[in-house]
Amino acid sequence: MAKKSQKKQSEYTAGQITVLKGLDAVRKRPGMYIGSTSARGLHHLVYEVVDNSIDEAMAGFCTEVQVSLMKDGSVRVIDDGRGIPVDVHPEEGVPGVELAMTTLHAGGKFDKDSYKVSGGLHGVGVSVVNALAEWLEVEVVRGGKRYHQRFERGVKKKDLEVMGKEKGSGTQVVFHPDPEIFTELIFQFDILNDRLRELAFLNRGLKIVLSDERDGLEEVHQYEGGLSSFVEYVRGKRKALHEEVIYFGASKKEADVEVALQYNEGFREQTSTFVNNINTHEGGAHLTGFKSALTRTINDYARKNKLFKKSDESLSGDDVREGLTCILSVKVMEPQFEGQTKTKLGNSEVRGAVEAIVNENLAVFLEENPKAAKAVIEKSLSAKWAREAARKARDLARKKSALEGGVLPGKLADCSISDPSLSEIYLVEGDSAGGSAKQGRDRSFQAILPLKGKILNVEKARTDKILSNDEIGAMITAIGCGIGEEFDIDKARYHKIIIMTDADVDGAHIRTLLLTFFYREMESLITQGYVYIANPPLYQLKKGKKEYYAYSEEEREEYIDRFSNGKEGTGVQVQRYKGLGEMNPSQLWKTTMDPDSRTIHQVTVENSTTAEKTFRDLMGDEVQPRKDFITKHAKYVKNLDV
Ligand code: 0RA
Repeated sequence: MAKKSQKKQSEYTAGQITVLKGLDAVRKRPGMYIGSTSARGLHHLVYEVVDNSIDEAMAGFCTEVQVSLMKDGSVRVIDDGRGIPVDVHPEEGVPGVELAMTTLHAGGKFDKDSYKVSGGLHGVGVSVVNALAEWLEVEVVRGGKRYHQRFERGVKKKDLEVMGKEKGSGTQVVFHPDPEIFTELIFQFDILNDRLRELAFLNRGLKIVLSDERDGLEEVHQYEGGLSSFVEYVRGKRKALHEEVIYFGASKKEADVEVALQYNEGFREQTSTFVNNINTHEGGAHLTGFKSALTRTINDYARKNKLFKKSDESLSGDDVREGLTCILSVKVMEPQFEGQTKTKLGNSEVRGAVEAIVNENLAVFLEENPKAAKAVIEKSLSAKWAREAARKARDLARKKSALEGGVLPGKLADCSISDPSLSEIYLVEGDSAGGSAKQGRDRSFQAILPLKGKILNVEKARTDKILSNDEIGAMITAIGCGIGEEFDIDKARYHKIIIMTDADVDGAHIRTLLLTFFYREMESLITQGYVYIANPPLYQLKKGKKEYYAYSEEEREEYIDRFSNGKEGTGVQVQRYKGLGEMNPSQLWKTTMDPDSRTIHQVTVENSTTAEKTFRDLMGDEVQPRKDFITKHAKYVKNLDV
């Protein structure tokens, strides 16, 4: 007996050493596990914990997940699943919950027969969160009792303890991100809310609540319509070509497949694909299967029902996807994630499964809904004609620029160096601000392109019209990498493209138009991090001969407080800048363009599904959502994470 317990003791210690080594590796190289230690990595911690609750929901045991952002900077995630097992693991000699918290990739030790997020961006396991938390407390309700355990930087403070009796079951994890690890510690409601909404759409009926205890904000997501609701949400206020969202779901041995789609009167396609709830931005086998089934089924139907004028007519994939909103969600046992950002599904067997399911179900829908079918085919045919017109417009544009010998636009004041990685271009609202910028700039590496008036709204126009717009043409030529199918990022003439507009509603509108254009036509400029937003000051304050600049209302108040020292009458002159044109060239340089003193905000896409919707709302036909966005974001340039 004594011997046995001694043996157990030494095994336990050896186990603890491995645990420490594992979690230590996470603390040494956190980027390897969560991508970064900035805001993105920080939010990733929450997704990691929530993913475990979602896994429990996918297995059919959890109906509600509550996420709370606490006042002390911690996050709490509660679910009503089965609770993490608390019994002592026969081989490891510690309770399951402790194992889950301290062992890398412990997930598979419990449950092999359910879908798990593995590989990809998530799925590194809750132990990674534990390792990167200043402290973490887990509570489990299971088998009539509530249990509790606390860890600090991955190290347990005590053994698992019974707190008392309790009915029901579930898991609660509360953690505080470690300031020694993260450069950003403040959780952003909107970022988490976008992802949680997405998860609720993807898991029909599951209730997900996000509450912000810092300011009392709360959002509840629960969608009985699942993917169909998701499609309606993304479509927004666009007019649908057919009332009902087309939905089908089926299972094959290779994958469970769910698809929802709907056509609208717009010209853009918005398809998002998911594998085990992870957005597969780079597509892969499932998307390939879907696309080929869609093209084939629509062509077959049109031919069979004599909707083509000529017998040899056919629609391309691009034609049949114009105005399409689609969500494709598959669940795969052992997903292989590939590609640059590990968001491309590699499992080739999934292609055939999706293709077969879409072929069969879509054909049935078209047969049963001839009116919708006809609308979709007419729309695709008009897309085809427009594409032909665009090709001609592009050829014409190419010939024209060949005639001109590839000359840069006359309005462009180019920089003198030719190394793109060192060059910047400022896209400036208005000719007068453009003039100041030209005088104020450092001409060696800064180019200026003034843009006159409102730029064409690319959300509402087809490519042929976009290409014939002068302001857009000048921008495309200046940047140098073409657009659409001919886009080539390696030809970019500048690696910093800085949008500089007035700090008013018009400026915000022009900025959004430009961002929409880049997002639609030159997306990798954004994903490569080439696009920035300038941050001009809102106020100039003068005290005697000294000048100060305030970039926000708070900053202006701070300056005034500082100057007044509690006395009345500060002798401070405050000037509000209504536009860039009110600054002279040297002021513009100092406040907004000098790399040593300016701030510029890099544009990133946090959640591409939401970004897509944001642009639709902003730039589509509806005026109200556009107003909402501009007033919300114009003041907080930092939040322009479109
Ligand atoms: C493995 C097995 C079982 C539950 C869980 C994991 C589980 C983990 C987490 C993490 C957060 N919430 C969770 N809920 C459940 C249960 C096995 C069984 O009861 O048979």
